[in-house]
Amino acid sequence: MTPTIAAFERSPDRGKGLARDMRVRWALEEVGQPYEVRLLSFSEMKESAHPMLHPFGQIPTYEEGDLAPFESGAIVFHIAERHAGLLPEDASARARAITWMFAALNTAEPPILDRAIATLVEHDKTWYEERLPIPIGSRARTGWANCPVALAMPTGSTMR
Ligand SMILES: N[C@@H](CCC(=O)N[C@@H](CS)C(=O)NCC(=O)O)C(=O)O
Repeated sequence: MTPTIAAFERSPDRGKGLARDMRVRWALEEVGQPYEVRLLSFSEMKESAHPMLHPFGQIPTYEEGDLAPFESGAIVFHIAERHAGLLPEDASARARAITWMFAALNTAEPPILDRAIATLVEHDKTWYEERLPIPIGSRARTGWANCPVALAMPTGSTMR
């Protein structure tokens, strides 16, 4: 069955994948799964049938028969479990890949998004400069310094 994903018709690229539907499209493209796209207006996301698919009235969504996961991470995980090629077969390597998936969504994205929104929306506030470095900037400079090393490490090794 061909899955259908939902995207926002007024995103900066007019629904072609620059919003969080990019993650889902990327996963589907990687595994060679064709898909259809339903473009939604902002009011359709909030007021029509869409909130039945996504409780927060957001995109992306994914529909495949009776199945309708929402949240880009959950959708990508679903695609990765259904198709070969995105997650390793080996149990330890698979657990490590899943760990990084959670890290991307739960640790990496929030401060990046927070900084982007602050820059876009709060740049004219008197407290803008003061807010940026603490905690977002300092966290980005120190806490993430080991990320490239950790990503490159083989499964089972530990950082010193
Ligand atoms: N954690 C969600 C975030 C979804 C999200 O924020 N989607 C944005 C577009 S990228 C959206 O629908 N924004 C409209 C709104 O929140 O009203 C995910 O990863 O799927």
